[in-house]
Amino acid sequence: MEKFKGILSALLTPFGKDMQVDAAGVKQLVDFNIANGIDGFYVGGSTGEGLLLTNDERKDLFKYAIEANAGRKTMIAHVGAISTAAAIDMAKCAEELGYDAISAVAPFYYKFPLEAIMGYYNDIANSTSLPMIIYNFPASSGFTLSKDIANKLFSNEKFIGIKHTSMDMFALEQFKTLEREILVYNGFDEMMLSGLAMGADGAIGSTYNFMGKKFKQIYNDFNAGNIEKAQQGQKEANEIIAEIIKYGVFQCEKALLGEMGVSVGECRAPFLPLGDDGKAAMKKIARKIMAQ
Ligand code: MN9
Repeated sequence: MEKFKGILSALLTPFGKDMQVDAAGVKQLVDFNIANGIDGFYVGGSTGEGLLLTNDERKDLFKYAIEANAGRKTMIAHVGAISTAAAIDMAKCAEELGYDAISAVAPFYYKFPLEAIMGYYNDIANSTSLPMIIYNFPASSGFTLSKDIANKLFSNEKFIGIKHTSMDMFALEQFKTLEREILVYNGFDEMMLSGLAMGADGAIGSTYNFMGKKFKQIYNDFNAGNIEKAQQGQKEANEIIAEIIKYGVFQCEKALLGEMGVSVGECRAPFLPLGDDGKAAMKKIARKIMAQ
């Protein structure tokens, strides 16, 4: 379990000028993250625009990311899809490529009943030898994982953790009291410190792509008991996160990395391109981060 703890980047997916997945960009971004102290990568999730890629592109991305990582850090492949069969196909690919774990958001759009969602998770988890991390993202998937449902799912030993992308810190704490001990990741970066305070083992998030150093410091400060310092770090990070939420999170993150010398391109439609005011704001923020 130790190798899964820490700060993991929800890896952005770099696109070239042709809007295709850019292998060289992936390598540059992975190296940049590792240089900033990141402990691992969550590939092809919400941040990685995984649901805007074809299934073949998702598998290509898994390959580029694990090659770029070259055995250095923990690798989790997000294989979630509306279709169980598609998710299993991607899970098998992740296993062949040597990923450490798979993860999946609940199947969405059709408002599937609970039994169907549990079937989806068990079918995917049982399709490979890899451990499974449930991606709990109620606001986007429409499905809220509860302690009772989690206890049922976690009776299958394949399940090892939950990525909790929710502001519900009570739920996060309750996941740490299941019948079996599991890993819980905080999912909203702007609340990382509260997640840690409620028992999270680590965090997976998008802003770690460009603020890895800062969040690693907050994590270390928290673990060393330097709470005031950790609060100060979170406050500084949140000034930046509030700005990027205003203009569009992923577009801003890509623009920021561009300003910082890591070329990751833009976001795929229907995400809107970043406007001039957003671009100007990101220029300022990038200068501030680089000066730190
Ligand atoms: O992976 C990310 N979740 C989403 C986690 O983007 C839905 C977060 O890192 C957020 O982007 C971030 C800003 O709200 O906390």
